Amino acid sequence: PFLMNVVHHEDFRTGQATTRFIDNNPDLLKFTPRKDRASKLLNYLADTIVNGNPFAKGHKPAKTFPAAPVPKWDHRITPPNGTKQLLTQMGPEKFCKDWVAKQKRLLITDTTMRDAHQSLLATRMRTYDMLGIADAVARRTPDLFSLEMWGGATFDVSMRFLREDPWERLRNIREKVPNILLQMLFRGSNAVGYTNYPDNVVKGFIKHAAENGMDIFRIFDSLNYLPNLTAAMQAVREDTNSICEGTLCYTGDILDPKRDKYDLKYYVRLAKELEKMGAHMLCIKDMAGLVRPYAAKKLVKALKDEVGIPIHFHTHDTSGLNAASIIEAAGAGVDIADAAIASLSGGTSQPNLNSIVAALQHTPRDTGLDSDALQEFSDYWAAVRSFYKPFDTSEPYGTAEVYLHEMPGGQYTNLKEQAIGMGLGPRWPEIAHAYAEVNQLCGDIVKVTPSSKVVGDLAIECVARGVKPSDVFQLTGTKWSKDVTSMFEGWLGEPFYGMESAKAADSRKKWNALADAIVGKTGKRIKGRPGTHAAKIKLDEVRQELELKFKKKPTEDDVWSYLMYPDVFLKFADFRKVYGDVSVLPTPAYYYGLLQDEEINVHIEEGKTLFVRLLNMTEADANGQQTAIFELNGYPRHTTVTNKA
Ligand code: 3PY
Ligand code: ZN
Repeated sequence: PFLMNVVHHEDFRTGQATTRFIDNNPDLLKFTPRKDRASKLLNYLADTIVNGNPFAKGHKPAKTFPAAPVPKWDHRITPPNGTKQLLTQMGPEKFCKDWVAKQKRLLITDTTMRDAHQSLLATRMRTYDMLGIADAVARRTPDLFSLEMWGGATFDVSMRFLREDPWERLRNIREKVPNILLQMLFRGSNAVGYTNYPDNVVKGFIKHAAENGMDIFRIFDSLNYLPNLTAAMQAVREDTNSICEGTLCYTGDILDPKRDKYDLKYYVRLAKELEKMGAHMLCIKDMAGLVRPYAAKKLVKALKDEVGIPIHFHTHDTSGLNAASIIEAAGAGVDIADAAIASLSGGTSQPNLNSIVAALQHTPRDTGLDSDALQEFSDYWAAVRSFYKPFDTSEPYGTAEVYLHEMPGGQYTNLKEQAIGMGLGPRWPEIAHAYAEVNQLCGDIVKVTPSSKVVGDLAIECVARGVKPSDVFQLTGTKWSKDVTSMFEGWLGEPFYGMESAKAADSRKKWNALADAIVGKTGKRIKGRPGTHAAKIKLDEVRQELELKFKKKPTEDDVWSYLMYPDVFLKFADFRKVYGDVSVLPTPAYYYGLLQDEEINVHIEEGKTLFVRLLNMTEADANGQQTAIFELNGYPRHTTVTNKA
């Protein structure tokens, strides 16, 4: 590389090199085997063409994909001011009280960039596809209340499967959308992970996310155990200028007199507690889509009467009729509703944003959003969706089965994938029943990440072992998965039962009996808020640890990614060293490589584009080596990789 650097140097080529040439150009001596970005990306492409992307499930499209049609937007105008500017001017308290609560129209959160693809495409959507539409969103729908585009499962998946940095996603979208509030889903003391984190980690993560552009933190606990929300809520209120959205998770059916454990009183009590704890807004989080239309009306009306903060309604369309729940909620005065752009809506995702906007036109709750723009957005997302075919596995129709299993939309496709991966695909109906049974054995709990994962894991383990969930009591001494055991050890806290009542006592008894069976009567158990048992993590020691591993100072992004997912992050960092930043590749190229003669443009930085075409592939030689012949910006480039088959 040294010689190549020298002979290609401008001074050398033009005959200006003197004896001081190397002294004047010390960089040329840094000939560590650092590959340039183009070579790294070509290596990635060649490897993907030959060996496939390990996460694309062997899917090989026969034809190239047409590019997604980018909605029109005016390059000459900067995005008009929106909710972001209002929040900055007014501060969270005043903004919620004096602006949000006073809007006549129904405000809309677009969930396309987070929950919609988490629920329909196993969270696999890449930043590339979000950035492709971001300029248009900022200019053509500046009246959106917020974009949900981070948190939940996206943090883990982006490093693990997409090999991209979640922090860069946040900053890049922020840069293109400076006017609409950005929103994330935050799992209370489980942050963006599946386990309990110490308070200082929860707080530090929130601060770093706010500093990088996050405006709304939707904070929930998977058992509605309120003490698990305190650290995160405090951090948002004290350390940021962002909005603290206190969240109640909805389960059961308030209209069913027999399901009276989760009745209206239960939710009103939760909502009042959240308001007292300092929530700027309240979220009704209907993660499974169980709020039926008339339940929405009753619930929203009661909550509007009982709490003073704005109410944000989140639901899923698994049953096929939750747009009606949104319309009823709007009629009852809900302030904000979540929906997804048409082509990524419906089923386990959110209800159809475009249709809700149309349904409310010429009514008092008219959203004011531009239907033509929304249609172009939908055309864009429809094309994007086709890139993700291997992950697009949910039924294309609504199902009332959700009222049986009560599985969150974001879990459904993932659990189904897990079942298929274990060879249990055809036994899905059994798994759905087992899921419902496990829930009853737990004493009927709220099921949302991570508690839903535990219920799902236990259900699948029972089906895989050929036992009924109720047989768990006979299987003492069995080793259950770590997540299952840790929930029953108390590491997620305990279910919130509302008031002390015979029902609550019965549920608690069931929960404890199952815990005894899983952990063993003598097993270690913790009581109360898990955060008080988790030792504070010394952040400076983590920084040093990472510096030793990396041989250079880690960034703050690195530190928080590592704290959330140490192994996943280190693997991702290793991948980046070899292949560079693959988030710049178009999605079909990332998942499937290139077909013969396919050409892509790769913008690696402002003003720097690579034009890459696959000219040919050689057959594997005796050592399994295969060479891809590319054309890179007009010049041929050979990249040899090992065929691992
Ligand atoms: C998540 O925690 O990822 C969820 O989407 C819960 O609904
Ligand atoms: Zn959701």
